[in-house]
Amino acid sequence: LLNVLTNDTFRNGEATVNFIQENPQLTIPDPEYFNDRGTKMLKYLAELKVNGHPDVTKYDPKKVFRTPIIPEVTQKEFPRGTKDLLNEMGREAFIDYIKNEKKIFYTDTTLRDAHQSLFATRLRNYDILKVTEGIAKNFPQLFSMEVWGGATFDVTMRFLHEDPWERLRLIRKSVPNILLQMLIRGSNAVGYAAYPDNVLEQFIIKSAENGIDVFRIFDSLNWLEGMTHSIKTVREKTNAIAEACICYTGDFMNPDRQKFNLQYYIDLAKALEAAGAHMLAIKDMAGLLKPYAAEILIKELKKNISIPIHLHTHDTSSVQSTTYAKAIEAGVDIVDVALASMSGLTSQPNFNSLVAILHGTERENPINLKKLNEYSNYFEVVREYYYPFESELKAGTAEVYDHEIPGGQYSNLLPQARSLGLEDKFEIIKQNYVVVNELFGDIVKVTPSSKVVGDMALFMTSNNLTAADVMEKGDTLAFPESVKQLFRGDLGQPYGGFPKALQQMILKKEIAYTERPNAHLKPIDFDLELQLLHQKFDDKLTMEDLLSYIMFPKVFEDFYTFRKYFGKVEKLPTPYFYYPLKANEELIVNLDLGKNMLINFRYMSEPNEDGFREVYFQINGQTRNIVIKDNS
Ligand code: 3PY
Ligand code: ZN
Repeated sequence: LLNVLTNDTFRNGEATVNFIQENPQLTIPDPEYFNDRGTKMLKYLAELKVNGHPDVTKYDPKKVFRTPIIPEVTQKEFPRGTKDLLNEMGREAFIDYIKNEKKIFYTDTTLRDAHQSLFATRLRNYDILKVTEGIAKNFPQLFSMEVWGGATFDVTMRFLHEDPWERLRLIRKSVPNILLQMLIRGSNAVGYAAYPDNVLEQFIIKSAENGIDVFRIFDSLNWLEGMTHSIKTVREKTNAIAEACICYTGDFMNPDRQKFNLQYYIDLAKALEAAGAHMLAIKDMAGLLKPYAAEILIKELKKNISIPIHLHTHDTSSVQSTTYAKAIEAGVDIVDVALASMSGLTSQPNFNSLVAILHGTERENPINLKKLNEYSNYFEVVREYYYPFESELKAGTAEVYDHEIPGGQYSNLLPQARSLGLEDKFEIIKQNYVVVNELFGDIVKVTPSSKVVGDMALFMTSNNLTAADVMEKGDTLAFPESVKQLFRGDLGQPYGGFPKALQQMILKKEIAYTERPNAHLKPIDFDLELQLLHQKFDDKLTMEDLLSYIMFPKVFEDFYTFRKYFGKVEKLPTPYFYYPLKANEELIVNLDLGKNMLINFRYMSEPNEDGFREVYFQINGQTRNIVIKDNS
């Protein structure tokens, strides 16, 4: 093998008969050796057996999983859904239809925000694609399914080793009749920083081509200019719907929190409508919109704008279905919900229960609740696989009204604290999150601005700093990079501007700017970059791959290399993706149409003196062994 042949000792003829035994690492084959998909898969399973999954820090070998029941689908045809209506009516008429219908519409977020907010975005294609066709056939009344964008884009590559574009195409294929929706972070697309305008445009065009019908566009500081380019692109370059957001923060009914008052939201909504938004979303990312405030907000917005209103919240406080009830009474058009077993706490309110409580009311949109419960039961079992990623939150908390941490960030903040050795200080981190928000002048907190506040809270916690310390010692502090970027203007401009004294301390000699950050970025030469991509990787890569690479170069490269070594691990059932096979445990992998592989784990050797283990499998009856370095 290549590694042996290029070894100096071997080439100089100095190898003895024990050479291979003494240098087992040299027999670890090169990627080319893994020319068949089965071997790649075995290598992954062997690696998992020897070293565990790098992402699973809380492995419980005693855990036994149930088998999820996939609800039976009997109908052959896909019933007419919102996608068909949009195609037939065209955008303007379709929007009017949504607005004029009495019944309430639902967006199901199970496949995007729900798992992003409950278990750190880890839901895999394997579990998603088993039910998408059934959902499409059983619930054509849905306004849309939110299935893409937000954190799913990078997490699918980074942690699941799946291609986000492929995921979108597969979902689209299995859901031809219902609108598919994504979350896009304005100028930051699905990343954490601004991209050149032509990247943003190309990203929107390709997202629409691959299956997105509704773009939910927001800016992490509610900065209009951060959204206008995306709204314009969706309107002019696609047939999709541009849904622009007002991110809801604070509490306009609290006399002490009047920075973001009712008029602020009305003005922003009007500006978004004027900028061309087809629909308005109220994006309540932390779940701060209280029921009575919702009633007032929806009524006032209905008086001031004429586009449909779509309400999004997180149930961290556990009272957000009351907010929906009030909003529905007040005339909201669409609400975001998640299947029961994927709802509640940091996720969206409970779809199944909401359908039940609206039964018999004038705004009821009849949905087969029995079927809905079957899909919830499916995810209840599936969710067990992801236990290492669940947050510690056990019940709703009114603390969210103090810390204002978005649902999607909450489930990530604890692991982040853990990785910095700050797990015991989680309470202080939450308190510091509040302190930082005040220091920053009370800002909208949602990806990526929420991440900056989180980074600063972690920084203050690990350095035992108070707000007074920051203001006194600011000139000598090495602020986190993300904090510098925010204050420089890289994420846009906050309402009311940055606090000047702090900004000067953070930036030191650097100059802040107030134009769109994208305006500073050189447009990408796509032809040239695609050529370079082909040179660097291979010439099968597409414009979609290039966009992944531009937004996440290191993540894409790792993803590409991983696939070369281990193949399409998304074919593995989730328990075998995350947890090692047990003795004599058998697993069937469906590699491709009709090609099944029966894998049986037999035995793992003790490590040799160089720390290598041999892992023995039977694969379709033949014994195979894989040598893996034990990293423990
Ligand atoms: C994201 O940007 O990923 C969000 O979900 C923001 O709420
Ligand atoms: Zn959300």
